Amino acid sequence: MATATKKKMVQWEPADIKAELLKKYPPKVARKRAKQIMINEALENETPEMTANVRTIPGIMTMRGCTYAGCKGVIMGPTRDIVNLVHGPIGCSFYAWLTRRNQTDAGPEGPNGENFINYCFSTDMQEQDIIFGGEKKLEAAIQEAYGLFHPKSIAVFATCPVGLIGDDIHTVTRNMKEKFGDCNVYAFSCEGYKGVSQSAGHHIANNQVFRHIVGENDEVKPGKYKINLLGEYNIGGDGFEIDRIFAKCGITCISTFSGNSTYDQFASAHTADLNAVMCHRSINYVADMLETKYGIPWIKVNFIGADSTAKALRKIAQYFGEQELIDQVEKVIAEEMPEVMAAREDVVTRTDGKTAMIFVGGSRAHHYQDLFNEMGMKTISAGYEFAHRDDYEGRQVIPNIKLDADSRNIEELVVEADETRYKSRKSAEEIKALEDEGYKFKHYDGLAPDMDKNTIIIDDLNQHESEKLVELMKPDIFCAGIKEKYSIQKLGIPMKQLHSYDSGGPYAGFKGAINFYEEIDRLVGSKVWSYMKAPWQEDPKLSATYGWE
Ligand code: CFM
Repeated sequence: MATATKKKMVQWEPADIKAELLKKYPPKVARKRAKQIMINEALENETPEMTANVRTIPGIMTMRGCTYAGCKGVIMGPTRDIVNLVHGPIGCSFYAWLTRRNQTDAGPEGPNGENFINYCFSTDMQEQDIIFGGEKKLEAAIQEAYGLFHPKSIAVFATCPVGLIGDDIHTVTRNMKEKFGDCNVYAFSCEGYKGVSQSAGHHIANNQVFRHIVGENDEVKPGKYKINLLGEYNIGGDGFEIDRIFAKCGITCISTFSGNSTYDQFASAHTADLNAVMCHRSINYVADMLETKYGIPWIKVNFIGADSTAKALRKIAQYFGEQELIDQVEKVIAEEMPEVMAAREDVVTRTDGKTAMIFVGGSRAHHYQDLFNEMGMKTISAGYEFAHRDDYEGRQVIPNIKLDADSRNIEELVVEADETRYKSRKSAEEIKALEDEGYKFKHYDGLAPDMDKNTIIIDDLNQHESEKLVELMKPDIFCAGIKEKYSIQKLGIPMKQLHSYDSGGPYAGFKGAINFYEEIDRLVGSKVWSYMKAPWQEDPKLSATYGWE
């Protein structure tokens, strides 16, 4: 690092930045947005309160998606052998078709096995269905899918008009399930408007997967050290790299929710002995329900970052407490790290001291900071599109979160211990011994405590604020999604998509870390964006003006 030329940090006062972001808003809007822009004080054991999981103010260009996207796309999308049938106008299916880069392999059955990911199933609702009801059309579509593919399961997803006209999708699916006898059919009331963001869709999906699939297969799978990996979606092949590492360590992954997964994995999830939770926001409901009903404890892990991967593996090994596993995990880390360190030492001469901003869904804005730290880069501003307060401040705030009408709208499944299948995986003494060693079960510390003092954390960032933020703080790289990509590049700043990874990945695990170091090194070292001018930057007359100015 001796040769590193440290970039001169742009000087800014966080309070001034916040004031600048709010300046253009009418007073009422500014008051509301102020509660979602937090200057991180990093107070000891305490972080400032964040307002999160609230409605976006109409008129603001949010980065968010809808509830249907969170249910159909995020949680159920990556599972290959369930027919995902969308009940609604065709656009909702078309725009959810193969856009998330959740990858899958052929599975043990090879290329002839069931894989419906590349299909786009829709009832293609028309005006007359909206007027006269779409239940008959849905029934016919389920029948057609069954006739063509004989899948083991068909999932139906409601889009906005379905809820508005009141089609009873749950009765239709129940009847079809009974009629077929060998195909599990169920529905999700995940209309786009059901919640304030994708987050509601995660919850709805978690509930139905738990109600209709988990626990369906009691068969004891072979293997030792059985875990479920919750909240990993195999974007850009992340899950393949994590599976490679698990296999090398001798850890058996019973199910992943839901990257590269199958129906049977969900059905067998209750047979695992530990839940490792990666994306807390999207899947914490399943983790809690698996614990209550079947006695499986959960821990938070992160496989984004090589150091974080090593930490997560050690945490899993510590839980099982067997020397054989502990030794094997150490052996794998020792084998994998030299290549990682060589790549890191190379890039860090150029990346050390550079700055990043990360604004993504509900967990990556935190997880990716580990990778940037490994490269000597600081995250100066970050935030989530749809996370809740616990994802910012830590799960200890959950009892203090005020339920509003929008959250009450989402069903809370009441789960009890299974009479025959509940089994404590560890005795109370074993749990206590682990906790005494500093082991935390059922906990997530959140994003804020990991960020430096005086960094700026923003919930539900929008178009105006992202452009202002970049103008004022001039990061070396901005990470977000496709909707932000081009406006950021037009400001002269390199942009990396952290939802789809553009065309890259994997970035998880050891090999993924190397990919990420190399890619970010190239991006922050490139001057090409700074040479580019948008037409309105060359000719200010083309800039828009606003009525309320
Ligand atoms: Fe979890 Fe995700 Fe994310 Fe997410 Fe998403 Fe995603 Fe995301 Mo896009 S489940 S919260 S709803 S880690 S699709 S794989 S990248 S917004 S930060």
